[in-house]
Formats: sequence, structure tokens, C-alpha cells
Amino acid sequence: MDRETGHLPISVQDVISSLVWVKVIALGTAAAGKTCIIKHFCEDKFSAVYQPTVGVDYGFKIQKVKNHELRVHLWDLSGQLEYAEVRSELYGGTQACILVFDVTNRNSFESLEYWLKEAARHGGGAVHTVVVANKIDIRGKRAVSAEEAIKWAAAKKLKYYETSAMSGEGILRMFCEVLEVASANISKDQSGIAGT
Ligand SMILES: Nc1nc2c(ncn2[C@@H]2O[C@H](COP(=O)(O)OP(=O)(O)OP(=O)(O)O)[C@@H](O)[C@H]2O)c(=O)[nH]1
Ligand SMILES: [Mg+2]
Repeated sequence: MDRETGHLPISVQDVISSLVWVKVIALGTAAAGKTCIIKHFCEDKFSAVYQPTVGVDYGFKIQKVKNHELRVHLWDLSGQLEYAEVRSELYGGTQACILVFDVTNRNSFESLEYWLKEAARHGGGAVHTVVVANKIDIRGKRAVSAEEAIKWAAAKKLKYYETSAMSGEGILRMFCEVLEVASANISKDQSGIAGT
């Protein structure tokens, strides 16, 4: 069989370097729904049983955004404060951050400031970050109004989304918009490097 150089039109190396890899992290108070949001996005599944993330969980999905197939790595960081040291190792190389709170839990909303500060301390401050108000399917128990959360996000210059990991409402749209910005930022960085 002919295996001379040039036999294949594109080398494996060219294919690998043409792939776009995006690292997304999920942050927020324990039980806000980070794992469920990621599970819904990656596997279209939901579990009502709470299994706290021990340190970190991980998800992967190939997602088409604007005709590009993105390799999306989702690092799902535990919201338990005792895992701060584990999280501190995982912020590097991040392109996007979803900051999740539970609309039925006021403390999870009031803790967003803490999560922003933790991310900034570990170099995650400059990444594309959005606020995600989760569990909007639980009507009647809402402890944080959309109006208040939108105002907070706007003051921080962050985009705001509402989701339900149970019904799936808002999840695909949120991830597609986040990935569109993150991948555009990667392209800008790469063209900057090429131009130097
Ligand atoms: N009704 C409803 N329940 C949800 C939703 N998202 C998550 N839950 C439930 O909330 C609980 C916590 O969800 P997780 O996704 O494990 O929370 P987490 O943010 O990953 O928590 P940690 O891993 O401890 O940081 C589970 O019992 C889920 O079933 C939602 O959108 N609607
Ligand atoms: Mg979790």
C-alpha cells in the first residue's frame, strides 16, 4: 500500500490543530444545579436525587456553533466551600464560566459575589462569564425575582440567563451563546499570535 509522504491530503497534525477546544467551568453554591445543567446539556438527562459533586465532575460534548464543531470540556466545580483548594487548581486555561444560582434559594444568589471573587483570585476573572438563574420550573417558591437578578448581572456587566435543568428550558440557548463568544475570543487570540 502506498504510504509515501503526501499520500493523505491532510495530515493528522493539521486535523488536530484545526479543532477548537473550549473549556467551560461551572461555579456556584452547593445544590444550585450545576451538575444537572451540564448533564442535561451533555446527555439530555435529569436526576432529582442530589449527589453532591466531590471536588470536581467533568462533561464533554461536541457542539456545533455557527458552522463550527466545538470540542467542549465542562469542568463542574463543587459548590462546597471545603473544596476551595481543589477548585483553585482547575481555573487555569478557562474560556467561559457559568455562574449558577438557584432562584428558590436566596443565599445562592447572595453568594455570587463570593464566586466571582474566587474565580478572579485564581485567574478566572478575565474569562467570558454569565449568570445562570436555575430551577425556574419551581413556580411559587421563587426567592429571587428576575428583575433583581438582571439588575445585579447588569451592574457586573454579565449576561443573564434563566434555565431549568429539569425541563431543559433555556439550557441549549445559554450554552450556544456562551460558546459563540468563547470561541470568537479563542479565534481572536490565535490570530493575535499568528500576527506577532
Ligand atoms: N426542580 C429542579 N430541580 C433541580 C434543577 N436543577 C437541579 N435540581 C435539583 O437540585 C439538586 C442539586 O442539583 P446539582 O446539580 O447536584 O447541584 P450542584 O450545583 O451540582 O451541587 P454541588 O455539586 O454540591 O455543588 C438535585 O436534587 C437536583 O435534582 C432544576 O432546574 N429544577
Ligand atoms: Mg454538582
